[in-house]
Formats: sequence, C-alpha cells, structure tokens
Amino acid sequence: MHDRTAPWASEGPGTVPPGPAVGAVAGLVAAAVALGAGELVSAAADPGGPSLVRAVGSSFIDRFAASLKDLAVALFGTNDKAALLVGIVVVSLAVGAVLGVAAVRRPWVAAVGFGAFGLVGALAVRADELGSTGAGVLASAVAAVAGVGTLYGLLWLAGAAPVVPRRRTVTPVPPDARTGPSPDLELERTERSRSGPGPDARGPGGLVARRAFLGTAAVLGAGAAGLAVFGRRLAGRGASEAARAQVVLPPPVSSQPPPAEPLQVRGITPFVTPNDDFYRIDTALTIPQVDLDSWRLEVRGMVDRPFSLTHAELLAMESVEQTVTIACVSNEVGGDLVGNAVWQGVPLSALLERAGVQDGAGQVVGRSLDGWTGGFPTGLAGDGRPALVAYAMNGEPLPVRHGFPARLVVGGLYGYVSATKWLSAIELTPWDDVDGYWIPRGWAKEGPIKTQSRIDVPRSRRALAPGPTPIAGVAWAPTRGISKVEVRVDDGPWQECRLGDSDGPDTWVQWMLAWDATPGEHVITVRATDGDGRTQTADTAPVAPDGATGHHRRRVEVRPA
Ligand SMILES: Nc1nc2c(c(=O)[nH]1)N[C@H]1C(S)=C(S)[C@@H](COP(=O)(O)O)O[C@H]1N2
Ligand SMILES: [Mo]
Repeated sequence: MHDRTAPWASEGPGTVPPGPAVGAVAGLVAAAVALGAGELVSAAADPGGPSLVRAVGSSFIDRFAASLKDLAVALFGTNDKAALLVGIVVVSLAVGAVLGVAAVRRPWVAAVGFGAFGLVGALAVRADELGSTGAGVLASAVAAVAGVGTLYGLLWLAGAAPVVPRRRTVTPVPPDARTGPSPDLELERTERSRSGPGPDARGPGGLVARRAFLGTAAVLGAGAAGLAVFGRRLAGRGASEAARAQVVLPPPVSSQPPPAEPLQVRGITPFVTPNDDFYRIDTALTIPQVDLDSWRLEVRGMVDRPFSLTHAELLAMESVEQTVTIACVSNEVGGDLVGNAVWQGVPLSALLERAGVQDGAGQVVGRSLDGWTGGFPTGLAGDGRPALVAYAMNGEPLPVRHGFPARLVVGGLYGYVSATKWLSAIELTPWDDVDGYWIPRGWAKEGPIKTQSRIDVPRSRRALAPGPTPIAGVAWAPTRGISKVEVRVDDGPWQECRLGDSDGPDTWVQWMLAWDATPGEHVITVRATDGDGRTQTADTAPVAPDGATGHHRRRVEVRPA
C-alpha cells in the first residue's frame, strides 16, 4: 500500500523533508489563515478600527503618499485604495510562501517570520489614529499564532515533521538541513514522533499524505477567505451609517435654491452633482466611524474662549445653505475631480467669533478624526466667501464618505488645504506653526482653485454625424466667478458660449455653443474668463505643487455627409 511517488516521502514516511513546492503552498495558506484570523479578530475587537491589512496600508499611504507618482498626486481615490489593499495581501501571501519554503528545513524561520508579520501589523495599528492598540496587539498575536500553527500543521501533514534526526542517515540530507533546527524544536519534534500520531500512524504513506495535505490546504485557504470576508462584514456595520440614518436636519435660516434654468444639453454635467456621483478623494482606508453621543467638535488653539460642541449643539446653531464647487488639486485639465453641491452648515465665522480669535492666529487648521489635517489663512474665513462647517449635502445628512458627521467647505480653495472631512477640531495656529497633511509631501501651502473649464460633449469616443452639434461643459473659478467661456474649433476664432445660471461666483457654470459640425477631424478647445476679467492661461502646468493649468482640448471625428 505504500505509495512511494510522493516527492516528500519517497524514502519512507517522515524521513525526508517535503520539497519547496509543498513548503510554498503551506506557507501561502498559512499566511492566508493569518490574514483571515487577523481580519476577524480586529473586526470583533474593534469594529470601527482598521484591520491589520488596512493599518499597514494606512502607514504605507502616510509614508509614501508623497513619492507615489513623483509628488504629483495629492489624492487617494477608490482605485488606488483597492490596488493598495490587493498589493498588501499579495505581498503577504508571497512572504508566507517564502517562509514556508524556508521552514521545511528550518522550522524556526516560520516562527520568527510570522512573529515579524504580526509585529508589523501591531505597530501599524498602534500608529493608526483610528486603531485601538489593544485590538491590534490581540489581532496580531492571533494572526501570528494562527500562521505558525497552520504552517507547522500542514508541513507535518506533508511529512516534514516529525523528522527524527537520527533517521536522516537513511537518506542523503542536504547540508543545510543538519545545521538548521534549534535544539528545542529538535526535542519537540522527537517528542511528537514518540507520542503523537507519528510517521507510521499517518498510515499508507505518500499518496494519502499528499491528499491530506492538499485537501487540508484547500479547506484552510477557503476558510481563511471566509474569515476575512466575515471579518469585513462585521467591521462594515460601521457606527456612522446607523448614526446618519437618525439625523434630522434643521431648516436653514437662509437657503440658496438651485438656479432656475440649467442648460438642457444631452451629456452635460448637471449643475448640482448628485451625492452618489460626487468625486471622493481622501487618504482614509478606513472611514472614521462616529457615535454621535460622543462626537465633539472642538474649537481651540489661539482663541480666547475655546469650546466644544455636541452634534445636537452644532445642529441647533443658525445654519445656512450655500452652493459651492469644490475641486481637488490633483484634478488634471479636463478631469472629473470637481463637483458642485448645496451644503448646509454653520458659518465658520460664527464659531470663530464665539471663540474669539487671538492676534497672530494666521491659520485655521481642520483636524480629522483620522489625524488628517488641512489649513488655510484665517482671513479667508471672514472675507465673504462661503466657509462652512457643513453637515448636509444636497439636502441629506453628509454622506459617510464625504465626511459624516461634519466637514469644512471653503469656497475657492482646493480640498487639500480646506475641506477637512470627519472633522474633530478647528484649531487656530500661527501660520508657520502647522503644515497640513499634504504640505510636507510637496504641495503648496496655499491652494486657491485655478480658473478651469471642461468640455463634456461631444465625447471623442464615437464619430459624430455632421450638422448641428452642441459643444457643452462646465467652467469654474470659485470666489471670482465666470464671466465668459469661449470655444474654438481647430484654428478658428474664439466663439463666446451661452452660460447657464449659476448660484453666484462660488459655483461652476454650465456653458454651451451650437456648432455646425463639418466632416473630418477637429480639435475643440475651451477657455474661461473669471469675474476679474482674467482669462485662463494656455500655459500647461502639472497638478503639483498647486494645481494644473492649460486649456482642455478634445479631438473629435465627424463622419462624411
Ligand atoms: N479627513 C480628510 N479630509 C479630506 C481629505 C483627506 O484625505 N482626509 N482629502 C481632502 C481632499 S485632497 C479633497 S480634494 C477633498 C475631497 O472631498 P470629497 O471626497 O468629499 O469630494 O477632501 C479633503 N478632505
Ligand atoms: Mo484633493
């Protein structure tokens, strides 16, 4: 009945260590089990906090965000996040596989390796503003133990252990195997060979061992994935969604109705961006979860009367509704990291007046629950532009991903210096004392939004029919407003476009031009002029350090008549 073809048991059970492939599979599965166990334990112990993988991801973002694309991206969009998490999992599994191969001959390597694995996770959770150190240590310890245990178990199943050193004389053993294991492990394995189900108890040899190994590995792998999914589910029941559902918005004392006549052009960007379509940019791999009973907004720093507000107190203050276009500094010319919403909230100026800003407090710093910061000159909060602690967006409580329960919205400033989401504190500091999150990462300290215009239609994907064709899009220069938008086709003259109604200078405007499309290839170019009469420059600048410039162009093809 002895099948001697199993590569790791060819000379008799238990005498020859399994090959590297077996070690790799065992190590990979062990790493998967470690990750799955870590997800589950962190989700159970600290549902609002990051898992080990997410915490490692967050430290990765904080450390490398600046260098990611040559300083050029002050953003972390949804896709970056998914890619980062997948990357961390893949690297972890690969490291597990390497540990598995090494552990075939040196079991201690697995213990050290998975220990280090756990330590990295624990340190990352500790460094994470959203993480509970206790939960992180627990999850890391469980993950490490689960990893080592799985690896040893699988190798044992595969016939690696127990290897009784005396018996190795039966087969030639590679030189490094002799020097490997620590005395303790030798002892333990010898012990196990006597008491536990030893080599012979594994019975009918290689084939069964291999089946048992592969079967167990598959089951454990699937189980690990299940643990991870279940853990995510558990963690997904964040406190914020539930809290948000309970929020009743007060009526604003003043509101700004959306403009009467949005332009009706098929494919044009709507004047108000629906919440679900609004771009999302932030460094948060785990969205800070909020329990409204304990959430506070602090106003502090260089103020005469620091105070903090409960959620109810914030909503009880007089609020206004204002339509404001916000944009990301990383928005490329023609890009879609820009949106326009009706924000309801408490004017920042009211909070600053109540606190009494001291002389020399040149900067308003918004602090997020996750430690992110953004700051802008204090004077801007009182120069007439909209500057709100916003708690509603387009008539709904602020969506969780857009900053629930409250965020800052400041007209005319890129989000990275102003639009702090998941707001926990507004801090007054001297201008030079604090640099917001992106400033040491290579971005300008002041971030006024540059005048921009974008072509929405026609799109360049399909050839157009010749004849009347609208050219349309949006243009923005928040705080200055848009006075004129012009389009040119090829090298033709700049033609002035029709503008839609705006809600004042802080929002974008829709624009359109009726074009009689002629057969052939054309390049359409747009440029806007702001309310101060300054026309958008044609000079191109990259997004770093303070926002892209240049004209948006689109090449279109018109079919023959
Ligand atoms: N807490 C926190 N707030 C943040 C950020 C962040 O990373 N963390 N990113 C800022 C940036 S760069 C932008 S462009 C805006 C985007 O806001 P939105 O995701 O609601 O569109 O949020 C800002 N507020
Ligand atoms: Mo941004």
